[in-house]
Amino acid sequence: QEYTAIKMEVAEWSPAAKEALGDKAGGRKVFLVAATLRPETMYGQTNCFVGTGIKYGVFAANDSEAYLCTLRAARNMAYQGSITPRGNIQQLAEIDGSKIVGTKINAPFALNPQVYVLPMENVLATKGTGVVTSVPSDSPDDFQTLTDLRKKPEFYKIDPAWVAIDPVPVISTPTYGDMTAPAVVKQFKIQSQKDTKQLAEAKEVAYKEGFYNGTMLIGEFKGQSVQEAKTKVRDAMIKENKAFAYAEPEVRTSGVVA
Ligand code: ZZB
Repeated sequence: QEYTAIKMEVAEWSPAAKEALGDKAGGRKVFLVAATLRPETMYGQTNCFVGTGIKYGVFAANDSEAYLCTLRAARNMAYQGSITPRGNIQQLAEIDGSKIVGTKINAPFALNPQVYVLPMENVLATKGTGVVTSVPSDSPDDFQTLTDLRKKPEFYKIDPAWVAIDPVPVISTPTYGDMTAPAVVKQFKIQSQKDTKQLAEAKEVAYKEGFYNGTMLIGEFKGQSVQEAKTKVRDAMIKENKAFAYAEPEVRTSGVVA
């Protein structure tokens, strides 16, 4: 599976993450790195998700940059040459996901350039980087999680100000209009992020509709089909050093064309 790894520079750490990190990054800029199959949706990022029960590391990428992700992802990056020297990982710090919540990051290409890190129940430690960038306009999981967080901020131990950004229209589809995810969540009668079975089906439907029938509403490739724009946005992000290619070695049993 070929993902795009999105580099989201930390603008302001949460107090708990700041304490856990101390001066261990050695002056390096730290980036949360999210793996996505939908680089063309990055205009619509409204926040970023981590798993509160997941352990993350801060890994030296080179002398000036460090990446926050799971150890498993850092190993893959090192083998793929995105962490140097190739094959070698240097963990600078370890931080629990729960401590990263509330950190403010720079979201590349997004209409809202600074977004907050929030908790998501369904983040898998075994997939991608364990960091997920949130696009509630086009990802049913992201839309439902944002809805849950807005309903019960105390329960999720978040500041309501962190969920203030509304979904941004990015892609128009003939069936669902300019906000595919909320429409599909409604169609599947999804009530919470615990409805994982319906969410998996909704994700597949949203993927297919966006990929085969979507048109860009925003950005440099506005008016173009998603199929055309996807690699162009990805290439532009990589060229600007805001992203890099990231592959998962495992044979995957689920997942759809993207
Ligand atoms: C932004 C985005 C925008 C995504 C969208 C999807 C959609 P797949 O097919 O299962 O590989 N993701 C990445 N890592 C994780 C993780 N560790 N745990 C849970 N979710 C994760 O799915 C890859 C997608 O799942 C990634 O692409 C990421 O969310 C999420 F509009 O990034 B995506 C219809 C989906 N739309």
